[in-house]
Amino acid sequence: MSTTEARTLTDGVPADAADLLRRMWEIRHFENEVMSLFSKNLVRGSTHLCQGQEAVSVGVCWDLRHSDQMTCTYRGHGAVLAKGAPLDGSFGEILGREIGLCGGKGGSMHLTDLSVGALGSNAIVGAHLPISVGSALSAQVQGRDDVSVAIFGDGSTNIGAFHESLNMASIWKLPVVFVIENNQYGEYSPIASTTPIPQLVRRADAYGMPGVLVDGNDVVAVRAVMHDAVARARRGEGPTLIEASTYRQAGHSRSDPGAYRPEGELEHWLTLDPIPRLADAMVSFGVATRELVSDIETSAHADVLAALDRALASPTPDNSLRSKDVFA
Ligand SMILES: Cc1ncc(C[n+]2csc(CCOP(=O)(O)OP(=O)(O)O)c2C)c(N)n1
Ligand SMILES: [Mg+2]
Repeated sequence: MSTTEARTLTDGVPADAADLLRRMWEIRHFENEVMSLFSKNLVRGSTHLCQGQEAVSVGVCWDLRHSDQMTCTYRGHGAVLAKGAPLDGSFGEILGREIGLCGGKGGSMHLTDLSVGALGSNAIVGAHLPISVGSALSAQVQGRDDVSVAIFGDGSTNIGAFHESLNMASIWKLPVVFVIENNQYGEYSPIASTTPIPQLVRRADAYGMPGVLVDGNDVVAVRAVMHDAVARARRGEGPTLIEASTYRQAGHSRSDPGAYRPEGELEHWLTLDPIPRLADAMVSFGVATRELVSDIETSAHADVLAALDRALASPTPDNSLRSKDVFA
């Protein structure tokens, strides 16, 4: 198979592999910096990081248009960046600075950038699925061929809103793609202890839509299944449920060291880290040298640090802005 047609990293790598790698490194370094900002007490509230899950964010969002709207969870820094939100505005939001995507008033769990179709991050588990269904309904009613995408955790599949959303989207053939980011845990509980079926994607059957299981640490594979689901939605054939299997390399939130994980589990998943997997494939398929993939990381890191400097130089929002953007 030619590299441009690759559907998994075993087949080959796409022509824009270097850009995919760069974006995944940006997200990884962004999250590492957020972790360090928290430890320096520069961020209020909690935060939920996505190291290890970058291939889901990038593979899902890469080929979307800005007019396609994406919703995600509190673990959504990577998804919002992958959808095109700027690094400095995203840091600024988390730091509560004026430069922030929402003027610094939303924080880590509410990153939103309507200009790129990042319709909102949500702290309530499952709450954004109906929002994506509503966004898809508005595209359908207005005759636009835009799609909506909801990215959510494995834990959300046991929430009522998940079932209501899939049902309504299927009945009305709405242009929406539901993506389960199965990172194996909901907070401190392994998914098997809360869910009686091993493959969450089987729930698609109950709602009469295709269900696709994909290796969520293979950015090429995620992108390929997403491509099919988006094309189906744009053709007016309705929703798809995708389950991307991945792993949360850090704890649930900043206060969680993840001590409940069985011995060897993290180490196993680190061997499947999506970023070196793409870099190794680029080298083994001969589209990049070791030096080039290493330069990509260095330059992504430099951009992340420069964006952080801009965010730190931005002031906190003026008191006069407290009730601006408040509806009632
Ligand atoms: C409706 C609701 N119930 C409980 C919580 C508390 N809570 C926050 S995160 C979380 C775990 C969700 O796990 P999952 O959906 O797998 O997402 P992940 O954190 O693994 O990305 C829970 C139960 C919440 N935020 N909202
Ligand atoms: Mg989870």
